[in-house]
Amino acid sequence: MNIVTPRKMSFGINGKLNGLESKTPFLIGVSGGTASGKSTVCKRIMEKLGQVDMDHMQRQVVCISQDSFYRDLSPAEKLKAEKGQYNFDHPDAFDNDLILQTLQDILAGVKCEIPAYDYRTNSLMKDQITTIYPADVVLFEGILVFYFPKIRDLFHMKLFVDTDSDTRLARRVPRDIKERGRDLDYVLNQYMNFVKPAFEEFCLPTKKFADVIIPRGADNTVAIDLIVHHIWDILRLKKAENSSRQHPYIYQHRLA
Ligand code: UZR
Ligand code: MG
Repeated sequence: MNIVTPRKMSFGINGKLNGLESKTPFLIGVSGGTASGKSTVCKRIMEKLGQVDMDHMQRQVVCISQDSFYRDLSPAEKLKAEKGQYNFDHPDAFDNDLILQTLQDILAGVKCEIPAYDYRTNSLMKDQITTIYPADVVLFEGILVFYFPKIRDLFHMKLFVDTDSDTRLARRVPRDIKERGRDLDYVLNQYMNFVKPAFEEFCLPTKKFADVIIPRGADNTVAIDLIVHHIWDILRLKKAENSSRQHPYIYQHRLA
């Protein structure tokens, strides 16, 4: 596992966190090829962070998927998608302005509402909304979350889930058939025509921007534990910083 201290959470000379304001959530980007285990890694991180006792009103750990930002398809594009001829793995398939705006809102502590995505109909489910409150930790996962520099630069921590291509294909085929209502020909054609070339052209080159590369994905419990501990250290510091602002006397007294 490669670990580099992320730029935006460096520590100042007084031990305070630079670049993290009190109500700013800790924003984590999670990327990797299709079926690499991004969602599972996020789930594990959320579970492990959720174990600690904290006031529910104060604490939120949420995960957002880049898939919630797929552009609405025109009727012609919908037709292409039905035939497996639409490239969902290209950076332009997403509403990148909306991604940028939403992440900026999240970082500004503004409440956001994000729809879920339905792979069977290739469209957003406007009735299944996740509300993102000013949170402690927000995870944003997707195949191309590190592609555009403006978006990439917003993350406090960048993770890349690095699972080998055979394993990913072996997972993707049954998942698309069972969960996404496709047949084998469709899945393999789409994989060969779009998914694999786009992974090599757009996703894989963004691995170099990651702070932490997680080999084998969610199976790598050691890497996930290390990441969770690191996040905990940062949150603890953030909390101490906040309480020193609210109760400067008590904090100084305790330190003395
Ligand atoms: P993950 N995708 C679909 O198959 N249909 C859609 O309507 C929208 C997305 C696929 C997309 C990409 N590509 O490879 C994958 N195709 O979802 C990303 N083809 O999701 O990272 O969970 O594999
Ligand atoms: Mg996924």
